[in-house]
Amino acid sequence: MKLPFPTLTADEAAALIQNGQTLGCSGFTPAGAAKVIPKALAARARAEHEAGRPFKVAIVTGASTGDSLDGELARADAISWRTPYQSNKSLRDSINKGKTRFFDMHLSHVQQQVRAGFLGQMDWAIVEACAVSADGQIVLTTSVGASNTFLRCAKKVLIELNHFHSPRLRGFHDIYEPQDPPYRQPVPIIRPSDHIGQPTVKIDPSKIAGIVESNMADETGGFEPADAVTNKIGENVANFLAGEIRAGRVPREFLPLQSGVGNIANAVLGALGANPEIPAFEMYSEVIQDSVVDLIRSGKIRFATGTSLTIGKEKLQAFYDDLEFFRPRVLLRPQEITNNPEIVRRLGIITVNTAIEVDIFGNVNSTHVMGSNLMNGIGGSGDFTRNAYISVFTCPSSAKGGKISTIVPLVSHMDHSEHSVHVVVTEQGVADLRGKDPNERARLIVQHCAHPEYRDELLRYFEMAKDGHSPQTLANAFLMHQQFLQTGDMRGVKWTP
Ligand code: 0RQ
Repeated sequence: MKLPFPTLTADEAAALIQNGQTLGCSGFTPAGAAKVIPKALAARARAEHEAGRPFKVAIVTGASTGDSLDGELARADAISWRTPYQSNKSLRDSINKGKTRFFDMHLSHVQQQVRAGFLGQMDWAIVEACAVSADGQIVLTTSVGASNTFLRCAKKVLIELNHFHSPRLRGFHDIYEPQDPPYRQPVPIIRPSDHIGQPTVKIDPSKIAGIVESNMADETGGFEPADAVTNKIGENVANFLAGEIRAGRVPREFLPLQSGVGNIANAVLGALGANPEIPAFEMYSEVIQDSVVDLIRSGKIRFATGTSLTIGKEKLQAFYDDLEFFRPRVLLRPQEITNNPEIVRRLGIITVNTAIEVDIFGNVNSTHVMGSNLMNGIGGSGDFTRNAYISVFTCPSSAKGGKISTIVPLVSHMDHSEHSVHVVVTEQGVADLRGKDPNERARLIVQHCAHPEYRDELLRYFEMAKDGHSPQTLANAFLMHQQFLQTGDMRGVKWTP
């Protein structure tokens, strides 16, 4: 059936967007991200710059996106302001050089802050869909993210109708948008598999300025093969959680799990899958990645709900081939629901996220290298960690070939405070911080998690600082970082007496 909306080329759609406007683009990871319009917009920005005219836009998304959006636009120097998360090298460089202003925010806050106008007026929603109806019902693709709010709040809408995605995805999305305070009701999710919303996003069709047809896979990157370190971290997490079941601190039927993205998260899920003491479980998470799909097929994961299905091209094709098997087992929700503190606390979620560095008291830096340079952003790690039943942070004990200790006297940037961090796991072991005072925490973290090459130095740091509830020597607190910045190696630091 012919739709009553203009069919545009990507260039025609990009030509509608003006310098200085704010765009709400679909995408939570590269899954479901707008692709062809942002790429055309980058070409337009280059042409404008060559003609001596300014051209930059502000961009809000669900989380990170693919290279056609963040990469192309950053390389075209076309992003003035960006929130809430990114993981693209070109954009990271632009942010760290001060060319793009980046607002690093908790992902569960995005939709409410857009609705409330905290992030300014949204001029355009640019959203990928697998089906659109004449009355303005939109079936999203592999992510929901914040798209339902962008579609509703933006003045005008552009749709990328991507034929790579199966329109049979209808029914995989549970679109629920809460009322804003003071009218908000409890979000009625009691079990991870509860459906509470609608399969489509319904908008006023007169806002749709055009549809751009495309056929393009999500630009999802691959994984590094698991190595000895990531495998050991995975095993340590699985053994710790199996011990919690044995001790009766986690129920026998287990609790829903949230896990971050990346190689460590993949290894953790693999180890949980292989551990016979961990029963088949459910995921209440943000990202459903490759390992989750494998564990659903093997029966170890009974149900997974998230805001994105971030899997490689072949795996997604196989998922579409087996869509009816996955239909009762996978559900995508808006990020304000997957990452919702109320639900995380109610369901008793066990959260597993990755740190850049952890200090000896349990404070975690997830976002900045050596205090200054942004890596990706806080993402959903804070939404889950702060409200977890048990919050776990994982990382290798050292980085850059051993020249950096990820266990440091004091984190050089803080995202998750010691009050929210329950357990730290490296390939060296597990530090269970629950109920421990700073003195005990420091000894546990150094002895169980630090790399052996750094243990004596870290213990000496702590033992030199004897006074107070949480002993620090401020003159030495960043000496390891300072030494790295000067010499490229944290090893062999000499503390100032
Ligand atoms: O550098 O890329 O040059 O090799 O950081 O580190 O060990 O490969 O781990 O890819 O899982 O990323 C925290 C960044 C970890 C990520 C972080 C260097 C290291 C390597 C990557 P190279 P690894 P990962 C759900 C939850 C915040 C958001 C979040 C992240 C690179 O997990 O962004 O949790 N988390 N979201 O060498 C200097 C250190 C370092 C270091 C590691 N101490 N100093 N460099 N590296 N530690 C997802 C969403 O919300 C969407």
